[in-house]
Amino acid sequence: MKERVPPGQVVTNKFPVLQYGEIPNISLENWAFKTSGDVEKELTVAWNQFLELPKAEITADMHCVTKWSKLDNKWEGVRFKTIYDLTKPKTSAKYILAHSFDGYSANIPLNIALNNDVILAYKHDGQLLTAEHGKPVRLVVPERYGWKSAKWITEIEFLNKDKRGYWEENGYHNNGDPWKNERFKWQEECPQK
Ligand SMILES: Nc1nc2c(c(=O)[nH]1)N[C@H]1C(S)=C(S)[C@@H](COP(=O)(O)O)O[C@H]1N2
Ligand SMILES: [Mo]
Repeated sequence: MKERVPPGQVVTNKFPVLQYGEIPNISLENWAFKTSGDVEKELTVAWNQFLELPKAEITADMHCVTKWSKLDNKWEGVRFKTIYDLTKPKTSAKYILAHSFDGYSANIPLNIALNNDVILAYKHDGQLLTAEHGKPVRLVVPERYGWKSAKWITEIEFLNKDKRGYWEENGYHNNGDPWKNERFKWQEECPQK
């Protein structure tokens, strides 16, 4: 049977807050979500329009590479697949790079992003996101370490070549699958460790 948490992780009941910089204060009037890169149709979606997109709800665990895991988070928002269908990526698009308001970024292959559980969430456990957890919208990628779940998301760029995000550039693993213990960049060279 599959273990409940990936190797090396410890369950916490708190909801830790983790980011590399300051928590941004984003005004909903000025916020917009965009798509760019290899797409047929670049989208710009204002906050009130974002709330009108088809809603999705998932329950997922979050595994931070610093070893805490928070189980059974209920996220509500818009499936990445919905954005994908609206923006119509070109066949050349194979990767996405999520960009955040704080300058942060995180990359994942398009086929992972298309999993049913990948969503752009605006609610956590029934409440609109608080500033520290990504208000107004964050990405949630349950099958990867938490750093891929970019908070304060503003843009998704579609790319034909993979481009490393902030942590993937600064020492963490490009793939970041917690079940494979893919924590650090150096493991990409010697995956057995
Ligand atoms: N924009 C942005 N998103 C981010 C981060 C960040 O530094 N900036 N940190 C990531 C990390 S390392 C983790 S584990 C999760 C933590 O989410 P939480 O603070 O809501 O618990 O957010 C991720 N999203
Ligand atoms: Mo993390």
